Amino acid sequence: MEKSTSRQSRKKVVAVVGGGLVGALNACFFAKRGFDVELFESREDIRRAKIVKGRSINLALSHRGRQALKHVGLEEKIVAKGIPMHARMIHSLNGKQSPIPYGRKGQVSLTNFCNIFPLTAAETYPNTKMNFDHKLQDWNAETGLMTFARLDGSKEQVKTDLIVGCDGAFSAVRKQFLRRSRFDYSQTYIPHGYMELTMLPINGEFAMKPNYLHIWPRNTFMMIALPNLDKTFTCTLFMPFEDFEKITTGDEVIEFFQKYFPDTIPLIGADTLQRDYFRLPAQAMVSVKCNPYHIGDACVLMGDAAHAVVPFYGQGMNAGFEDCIVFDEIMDQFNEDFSAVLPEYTRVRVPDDHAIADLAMYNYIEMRAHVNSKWFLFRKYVDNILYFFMPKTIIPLYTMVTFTRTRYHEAVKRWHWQNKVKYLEKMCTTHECNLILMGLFVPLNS
Ligand code: EGU
Repeated sequence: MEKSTSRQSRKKVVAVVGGGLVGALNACFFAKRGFDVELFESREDIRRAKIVKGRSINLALSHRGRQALKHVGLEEKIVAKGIPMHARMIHSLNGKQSPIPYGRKGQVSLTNFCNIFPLTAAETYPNTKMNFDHKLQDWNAETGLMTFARLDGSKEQVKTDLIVGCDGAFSAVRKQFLRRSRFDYSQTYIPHGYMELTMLPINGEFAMKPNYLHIWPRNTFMMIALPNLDKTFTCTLFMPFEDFEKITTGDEVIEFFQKYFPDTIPLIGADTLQRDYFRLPAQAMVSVKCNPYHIGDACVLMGDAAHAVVPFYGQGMNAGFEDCIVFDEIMDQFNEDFSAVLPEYTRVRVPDDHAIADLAMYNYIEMRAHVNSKWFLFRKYVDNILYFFMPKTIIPLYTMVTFTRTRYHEAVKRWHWQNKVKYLEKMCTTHECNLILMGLFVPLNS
């Protein structure tokens, strides 16, 4: 079956492959421009699924993501389903909690069920058609013909003017790129896995303060917790796979938590902890980089399909959403001429996506190497002090990344420059001076 390809002077048809967060948002962007949009998702409609398989990985929505949502009128709706996070809360081994403000507002914590909003929004455009239970089996980069497999065993062939691959880290669209010459591709699995544990409300209230990103930095282990609207917290434990595998009994789980995260045992509950720990095996994390993001004027990759990142900068979804804005801006610049837009998109976006992939990996390496709670607190205090006294000169990297739309690669460049300035200052400033600054800042903040 071929769909809507032979009409004369027709509207162009865009196939969005993948109905996740970036796919659904992209469908909105293309529909808003007046294209006929066909969205293909391999799973059934998650909104009608009785059992939602998979996990509830937590997401932090920040400035870049919000700007993209705003573009299609979704920002307020989604932000209302999130919990604002104004600061981190660092949990020390002895149970002490220390807040470190982000300095700016605007970041919210979301659970991934929130992708029903972009999906529902995409559906409200009359020029969008949703095709669930359509698994991309193969496509031909020469002809653009896609073959989808259905659960009932049938096949469907579709041809469109543009294919937008938003089908995640294990993208089926990307497979055709890999067969071509001069396509760079790398993927790296990190030695850590993650596991999600739920912290239920206590007496109907959040078990910990809600408006924080709770962090338990323990060098090679780390746990973070983000609040959900239903007053639960989703805790994510990051740990090398080999350490996950060492823990095989309920008693060992408690022993481990007693040693590294003792304050969380009464909050999660020993029984829940033992049950949740063995419910699902630890999950892998992969980082993917590639270049180019397009094939001719026929196909383009966005989101995790183009650049899966490890979660240690809280930017995966935000970078994917920003892809949609960047593409949209280039569509304006080049009058929706795909043969010009696609190469320009690759040219502009690859350096930025590679920069955020590197930053996330850098932060992973730095945190597992020597980040305990003291070190984390110290580093962020120093960042905040410098920003407080020289807000125009020394902007913390996470501020540029999380609270602005400074291009990722420019944020990195500026960070390298700032580090040089800081080094010079270190030589000019006495140790005593720094201690006084620290003394000033700590009371100011608490
Ligand atoms: C969500 C889920 C604290 C990991 C990086 C900060 C998030 C994360 C940080 C997840 C950290 C780490 C930053 C934000 C955020 C910090 C950030 C949200 C990490 C550098 C499932 N990270 N998240 N940096 O600064 O910029 O607070 O794994 F622990 S939000 Cl790892 Cl800002």
